[in-house]
Amino acid sequence: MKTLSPLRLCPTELCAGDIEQFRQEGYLAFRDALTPQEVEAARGAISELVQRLVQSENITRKGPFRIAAGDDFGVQFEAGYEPASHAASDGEDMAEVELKVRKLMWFCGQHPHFGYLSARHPKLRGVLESLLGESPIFFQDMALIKPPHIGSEKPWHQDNAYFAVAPLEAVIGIWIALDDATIKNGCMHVLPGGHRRGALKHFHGRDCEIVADRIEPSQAVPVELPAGGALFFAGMLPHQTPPNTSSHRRRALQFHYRAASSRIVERDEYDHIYAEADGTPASCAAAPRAAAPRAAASG
Ligand SMILES: O=C(O)CCC(=O)C(=O)O
Repeated sequence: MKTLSPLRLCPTELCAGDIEQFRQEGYLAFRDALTPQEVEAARGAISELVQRLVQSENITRKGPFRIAAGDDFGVQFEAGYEPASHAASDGEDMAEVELKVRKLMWFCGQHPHFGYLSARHPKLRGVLESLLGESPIFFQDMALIKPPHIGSEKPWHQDNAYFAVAPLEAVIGIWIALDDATIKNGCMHVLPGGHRRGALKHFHGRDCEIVADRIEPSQAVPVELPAGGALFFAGMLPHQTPPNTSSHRRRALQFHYRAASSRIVERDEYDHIYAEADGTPASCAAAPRAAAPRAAASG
């Protein structure tokens, strides 16, 4: 397996060499994008939101997500788990409930710390603006929480398979480690340069995933990050995370942005843009599509 270069301190803007590296490899990883205090505040905010949602008396469902009516954010648990209603008041320990959460979505507007991180954080925003060369539009937020032992795999995919943004290069994701992310607890794995191969065919297997013969996993680079580190990656970069086989959890935030000059397109147009070389649409038919701010669920 290939290895990641030593991590540099996250800057507030990139030099031309960094931008060229991103153009070639499709990603850049840094340490200390967030301070330990910012990491701690994010962990606390996740706990608050999970508690609020689990204790809400008025829950609706959207696909795999439980949504607190009126709040509009969702939580997905690892397969097979369902919290007791009003878990904490029924004696179920909230810390235990949190250890079953797979994902939170649409939550950034629910807590001022996430509003700050996703929109105004000097390092995250600075690097993003350097890469896009213009203002970002924030359009998707997820907290990806791989619980110890049961945290499930996210198979190989390109995030653009879930989106509807043109041009394809206008999408950038930021993945922020809130715990040390290691191979054992399910860190990100990327295929350097894979974004330059264009759209790769996806199908709905365990999840929306790239057809196996399009991927060479031996070329993957595991992006192990200390808590507070961040991975900036192109919307076309193939990536995956393995299951968490460790006794340590792996919490992360993932934000997606598109360049201000990009546009949201209808499905027909997107199928034409996000297509393999022979013109076949490459998105997984079952993938929900993200468009405007507050987008659909990837993964
Ligand atoms: O953090 C993870 O486990 C996977 C994140 C990811 O690639 C996604 O949901 O698009």
